[in-house]
Amino acid sequence: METQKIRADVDNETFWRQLGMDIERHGVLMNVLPQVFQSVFQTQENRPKSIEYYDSVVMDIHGKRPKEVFDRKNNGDKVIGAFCNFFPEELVLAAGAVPLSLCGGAEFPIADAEKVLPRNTCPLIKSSFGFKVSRLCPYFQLADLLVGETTCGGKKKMYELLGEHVPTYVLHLPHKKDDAISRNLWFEEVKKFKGIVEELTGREITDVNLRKAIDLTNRKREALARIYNTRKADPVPISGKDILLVMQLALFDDAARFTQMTNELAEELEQRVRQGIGVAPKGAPRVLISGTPMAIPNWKLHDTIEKSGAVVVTEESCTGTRYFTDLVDVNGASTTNDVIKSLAEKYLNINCACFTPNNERPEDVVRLAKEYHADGVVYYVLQFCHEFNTEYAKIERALKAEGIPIIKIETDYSDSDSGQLKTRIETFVEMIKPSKAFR
Ligand code: BJ8
Repeated sequence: METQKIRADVDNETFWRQLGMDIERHGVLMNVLPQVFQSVFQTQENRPKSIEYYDSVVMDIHGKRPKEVFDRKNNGDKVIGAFCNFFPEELVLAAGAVPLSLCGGAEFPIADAEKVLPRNTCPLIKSSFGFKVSRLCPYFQLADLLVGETTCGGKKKMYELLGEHVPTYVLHLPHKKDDAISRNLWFEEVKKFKGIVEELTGREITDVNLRKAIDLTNRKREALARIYNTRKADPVPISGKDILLVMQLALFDDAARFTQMTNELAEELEQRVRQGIGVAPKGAPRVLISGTPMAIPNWKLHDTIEKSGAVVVTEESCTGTRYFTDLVDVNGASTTNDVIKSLAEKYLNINCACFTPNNERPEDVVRLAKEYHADGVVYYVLQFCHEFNTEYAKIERALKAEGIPIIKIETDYSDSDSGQLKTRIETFVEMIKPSKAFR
């Protein structure tokens, strides 16, 4: 892509054409999005006013923000895209580059991906790969570097193939998180990644800039924790669907603006809690979703649950609490190496099912169910995800010991199981209604 010849001050279609996207097929995708968005989000009653900002970002998701990112590229900043919560976005921000989450939640590009990847691969992997090879995502087209990670087997092997299309670096994440060898390996890997970012951008990541980037990202995570905190109330001031939308944009949007808008949303939600205003009636069945992440526009499970009369009160997920629970603590870090060590430690605390063992996760799900007064847990597994599917046994055992009902839903991005999904969810919601163990 010859960046100097591309202009962002043009209409969307001209912009996409300049990025080398498949305009005809992209048009089909973009025509579907508003209808789906309308049926999932805009049919809800009594949404908070501040959610309008996130609606506007989604409604022009391939227009306004990619153009803004492109302006950054024209000013000499690099763009680094990622797929996973282990991506240390602070290092990218510290180098004045743009960190971006990449598209991977739609069914549309999966057929293209299946020409290369096995059909029995998780839809998140197929969708991400498909978006690149079918030239349907402007963010992929803008990225100077993609960053993967050695998490599940499917992703690792997909990144090798992705690397044939765009420069891709795979972070070496250890399988274990609780021993000194693993911690040291990961610390060295984060340090190495710092060097890779510096080389790509031609900029040194200084101690001062790294601390500023950590502070910015900590504040973003604190704002998210603040909106989550309001969901402990009954009635709940915001739907799970709307929160999912906010989470899905956390790494698409500019970090400072997103933080400001999320704090504004938090203020409105806190006000609603004080006034007893909710989106679902007081006493509505409360559901915790635990499991695999939901990349935009994967809204299927939340939509089904909330149209069944329940309300989603929290997500133990990488598009949920796993993204913001831990902050990077640089208090007491006197050297840049100390700061990088704190950064590495924060990321190694993410309870991803790719780790063995991952005993903190069942404890965390139980803790969240109690804190958010959940009546039941919906365990979400993307089809062919062996990590989260297998870990279900431990989560189920931990919840049953506490008397908290759980159901496992294994699904993909298609609508082929929507009838069956609806029936199973409705039955579960009916069953958890009398269970008020933690109210
Ligand atoms: S830190 S959860 S974002 S790896 S669902 S692709 S594991 S087969 S997404 Fe994840 Fe990072 Fe862990 Fe979070 Fe593989 Fe499973 Fe698919 Fe998955």
